[in-house]
This record gives sequence, C-alpha cells and structure tokens, in this order.
Amino acid sequence: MVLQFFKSSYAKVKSALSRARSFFGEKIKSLFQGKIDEAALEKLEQFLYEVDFGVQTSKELTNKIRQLQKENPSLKPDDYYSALRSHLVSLLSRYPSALVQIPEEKLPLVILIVGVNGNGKTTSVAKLSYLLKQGNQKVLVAAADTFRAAAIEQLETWAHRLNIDIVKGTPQSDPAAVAFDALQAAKARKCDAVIVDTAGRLHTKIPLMQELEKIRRSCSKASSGGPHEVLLVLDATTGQNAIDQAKQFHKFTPLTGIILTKLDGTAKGGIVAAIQQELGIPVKFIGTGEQIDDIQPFDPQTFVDNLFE
Ligand SMILES: Nc1nc2c(ncn2[C@@H]2O[C@H](COP(=O)(O)OP(=O)(O)O)[C@@H](O)[C@H]2O)c(=O)[nH]1
Ligand SMILES: [Mg+2]
Repeated sequence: MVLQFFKSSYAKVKSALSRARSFFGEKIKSLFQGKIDEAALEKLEQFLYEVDFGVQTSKELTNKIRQLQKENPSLKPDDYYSALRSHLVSLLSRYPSALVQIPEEKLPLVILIVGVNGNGKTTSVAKLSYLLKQGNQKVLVAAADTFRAAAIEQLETWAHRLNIDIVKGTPQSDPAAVAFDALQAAKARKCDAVIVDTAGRLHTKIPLMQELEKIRRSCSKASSGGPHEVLLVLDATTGQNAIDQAKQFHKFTPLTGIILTKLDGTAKGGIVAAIQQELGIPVKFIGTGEQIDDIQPFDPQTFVDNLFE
C-alpha cells in the first residue's frame, strides 16, 4: 500500500493554527520572558492545562523545564522556550501517525470512521478519499450512515464531485450490511481502499455503541484482516470532553487513530497532546477547514512550529 506520499503542508497547518498561535504562541512567549522560577513554572503548568493539554501532559512538560532549570540554573529564557518546543515534538512523536500499511494481496485497506454527530465524519471521509485519490489510489466510500437520508446524500454529493465509487444503503437499512456490500464491491472492483462512514452516535448510548461493533465485525468478515484502521473523528473545539468520547469509543471498538477536526476553530490546540498521552492513540490526521483539501496528515514538528510562532 503506497501511502507514504502524504506530506504535511506547512502553509495549510499554519493557516489553520492562526487562532491557536495568536493565543497560545503569544502567551507562551510572554511566560518565557522573565526569570524561570517556581512561580513561573506554576504559571506555565496552569496555562498548559487551560489550553487543553490535560493534567498529565501539563505536568510532564513543566517537570521537564523544572528539571532543566535545576541542572542548568544559568540558562536563558530562550533556552527554556526551545526546550519546551522540542520536548513537545518528541512527546507528540511517541506514536506513529502514518496510516497502517498492508500487503498488496490484502487490499483493499478498510478504514472505518466513527464518532459523535457533527464532529466531521462525513466530511473527513470525503477529505480522506481526496487525499488517497491524489496518491493514485482507487477509493470506494460506503454510506453506512443509514440513520438519516441527508447523510447518504451528503456523501453521494462528495463522491460525485470526487468521481469515486459509492455503495449506499437505503435510509434505516442495516449499516453492517451496507459495509459488507461495500467491501464486496471494492474487492470486485480491485479498489485500494474503502472508507466506511457511519452514523453519529453518543458515546454514552450503549445500544448504538454495540451497533458499531456489529459494523466492525461485518468489515472483518468481508475483508482480509479489516478494518485495518478504525479512526475516531473528534472535534478539537470540544476540549477535554473529546477525551471522554475517545475512551468510550475505544472501549467498544478498539481505535487505531484519531482524526482531529476543526483545529482552525480553536485558540487552544493542546488537545492533540492530551489525546495521545492519555489514551495512547495517535492523532493521524487533522482537519484544517471545510474544504475538501483541508486535511493534513499529523506531523508533530510542523504542528509545534506553527503553534509556537
Ligand atoms: N472549520 C471546520 N469545519 C469542519 C471541519 N471538518 C468538518 N467541518 C464541518 O463540520 C460540520 C459537520 O460535518 P459532518 O462531516 O457532516 O459531520 P458528521 O455528523 O460527523 O458526519 C460541517 O459543516 C463541516 O463542514 C474542519 O476541519 N474545520
Ligand atoms: Mg455524517
């Protein structure tokens, strides 16, 4: 599977993070202007927490600076600032963010997209199809959100625009059956990837979460080792609640990665680190706007560079 062509666009990430940069970046800079003493470190930890890094990551990052200061009390504020940046990059690089690779004979790659209503699932299915198509991959999408007719139409419109195949169910039909049919069709048409859209569901509603498990099993029956990716779509503007969503989804349907959408709509951005650190699940893609090409593979260095300056 040739997916290594994905490259993060610096300009796209820069533009998406402009709100976060002007809030987070500016504040961090000012925190690192004076003397780095215990009071400053406390302020730093509090600020990181406020911009969604979560308790654990805020502590870890602050402790790193505290330790540095103990070992080298003569460092300049700039040195601490650079240390924070580079530690954040290495912290975000702990989990591989590339899509899984599978051998040719196991194609198509099956990607199941799950998440709460309105987080950007259907849009992300379209964006991901676009990315794959850019890399000359033959993609088929499955409209397995049979809950609302509008959801099927929404994906159909995208598929039409992108000129890719779609397999859809009728409204209220069994989403697991739609996924099964889509996978069969994709195999017959020798597709490289199938992306399955699903209905939005609240992570607190057990029967809906069990339905997701049924869709997953259906993908597994109709494919070779699939679903190879189960990607949870999270809205970056929901802050810490995103962690709870991820925990619940992960419990019912083991996740392989996160698509973090709407980063263009938040002034915070720390949630990227909190998700990876607290759940051990990598952020694989970020949503940077509403257009079809507003998706980027997550690249820690590009992300941190654009968050800080
Ligand atoms: N600004 C912004 N809007 C997004 C992004 N991703 C999705 N959206 C918007 O979020 C809304 C809900 O998206 P949709 O894909 O229908 O969500 P779903 O219910 O999870 O399928 C739509 O208006 C999308 O255009 C993103 O990365 N940035
Ligand atoms: Mg949808």
